[in-house]
Parts: sequence; C-alpha cells; structure tokens
Amino acid sequence: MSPTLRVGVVGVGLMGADHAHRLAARIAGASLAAVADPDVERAADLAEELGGVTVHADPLDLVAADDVDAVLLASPGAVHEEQLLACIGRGLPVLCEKPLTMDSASSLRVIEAERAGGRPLVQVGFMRRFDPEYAHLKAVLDSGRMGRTLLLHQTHRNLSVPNPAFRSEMIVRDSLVHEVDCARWLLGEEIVSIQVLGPRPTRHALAGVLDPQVAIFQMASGAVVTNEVFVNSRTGYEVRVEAVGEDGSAVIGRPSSGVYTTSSDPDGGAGAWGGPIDPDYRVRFERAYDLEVQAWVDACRRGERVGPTSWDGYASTVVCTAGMESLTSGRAVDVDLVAG
Ligand code: ISE
Repeated sequence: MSPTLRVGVVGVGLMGADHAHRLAARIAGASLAAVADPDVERAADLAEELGGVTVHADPLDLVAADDVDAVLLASPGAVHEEQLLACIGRGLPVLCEKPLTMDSASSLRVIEAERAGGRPLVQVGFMRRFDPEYAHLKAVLDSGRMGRTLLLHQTHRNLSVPNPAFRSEMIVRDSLVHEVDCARWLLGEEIVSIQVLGPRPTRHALAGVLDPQVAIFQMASGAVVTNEVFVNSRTGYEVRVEAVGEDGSAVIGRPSSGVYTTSSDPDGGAGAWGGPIDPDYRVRFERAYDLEVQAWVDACRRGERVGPTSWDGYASTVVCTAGMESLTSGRAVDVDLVAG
C-alpha cells in the first residue's frame, strides 16, 4: 500500500461538504488535502473548520496541485467532463458523483481518454452498490436461489425539492439515474428501452413539473423494472426495492428499527405505530457513502479501481437521455449503446 492518499474535493455543496467531513474524520488511509469551489468563501469556511486544507477557487488548479493524489468530484454534472479529462490527463484516480456527464458524446470522450491513458481511473458515485442491503440483495439474486428474476419494483421518494431548477428532466437525470444503475447492476444486464409516465402531479410540485413519475425499463433478458420517483412526497427519503423471481421474492429498504407504538388519542382511543423516516440521502445512505469512499481510497492505494466504471456512467446517461425523450412523447424509447 502507498502512503496516505491526499484527496482533493471539488465542489463543496451538500454532497461535497459531506464527503469532505467523511475524508477528514472517518476514512482510513486518506487525508483531505484540498477543496475547490467557485464559491471560495464557502470553500474557505469548510477548510477552516476542518483545518490544514488548501483552498482553490478554480477546480483545475486543485487537479494540478502537487499535494493532491486523487480527486473526488462533487461539482455539478455540467462541468464534469472538463474536470474528469484534467484528472485523467494527470493520471489521477477520480471518484465522480453522478451523473458522469450530461450526454452520451461527452461520456464517450471520458471513456476514450481513460482508455488512451492505459489505466482505469474513474469510479462513478453510484453509492447504493455499497449499501449493505443492496449488496445482500445482489448476492441473493446472483445465487439463483430465487430462480430467474422476472421483475424489480423500485421506489424512490424524497421529502421535498425546493430548488426551482429541479424540473421534470432533472427528476430523470438526477434521481431516476440511481434506479437505472441499480437495475443494470442488480440484474447484470442492459436496459433496452425506457418509458416514463407522468401521472397526475402532486400539488406540491412546482408548476409544470411532472412529479411523481413512473418509469418502466425493459431489460435485455425480457425482465421488467417498474420505478416510482416522487421528489416532493412530503413523506421522507424512502428508497425500496422488491425483486420478484420465479421461486421467491425479496424486499430491501423497509424501515427495520425504531418502530414504536403510541396512543395518539388522549381519551384512550386506538393508538398508532411507526418510526422515524430518514430525511435525506446523506442519512439513509451514510454507511453506503462511507463504504464507497473507503473502497475507493483502498483501491487507489493499491493502484487499482473498483465499483461502477465510466462505462456504467455512460450507460446510465444514455438511458436517462432516452428517458427524457419519453417524458416528452409518452412513448417507450429504445436505448442505443455503442459496442462496449
Ligand atoms: C440527489 O442528487 C441524489 O443523488 C439522491 O440520492 C436523490 O434521491 C435525489 O433525488 C437527488 O437529487
């Protein structure tokens, strides 16, 4: 193993700041060396809080810095291509939050650059693959003990999304993209077509935004995946999967702890039962993020690469692009991937 990996974090919004704290406090074999954000004040505040961290206004300066061995990109998807190409150009391993890039042509350019460099360097931040429950489900499906998998039913709810930029397309690109990756990974095959339906929108959605959405994936084997994505559910962060096989079914993501019973009626009427619901992904997938970043750091120190690849990032971008087309037409759209 090489010495401590000095990591630079690009983008210190919600997710980047969360990763910066993780790297500074919980990840073995790594240190947080630098942060970069166009909002320098925000980056400087974080650096001061964590101590001993260099601040860059320009992410490309961070990528070029001598004291950075690896980069975690938590910047907006629209700037990923340039930043990824800079990391690959310097031979730096990079953990890139989803989406890899915004369209298939730019994702392909990243794949090409990585291949030309002769060494796989990109891990895409599909953290659910590291979640213990997801990993368990994957092992059950792969074991064949439920026979062939016929159906997946995936549910993905956020409490609310106040950001006015979060329009219908973004629900596909930013939220549904996780279901795209999970379907491909859990079933070990590609999605061949996608249809996205917009039922009656909730009154909590911004005007003109289709929320919830229901997406149907046809898999190469003929298996079907149904997905509900509802980002203004007013319920909480609920992410569940039910897999239906020929010889059994399995569910993950049901609340399994903190269940309580209580009498809600002071006059002694019937009570209620329940428990807390996670407020957001940082809480629900905290363990998955820890395991993901630790696996990345360990692999970097061994000179290897693990987890979702740039191909997985490309494939999910292509499926989401087809999904956005279906959102407009209402029809199923074929997914055309280049030959791997
Ligand atoms: C966010 O970017 C995520 O990745 C979350 O997992 C997802 O639930 C949310 O809808 C996205 O905005």
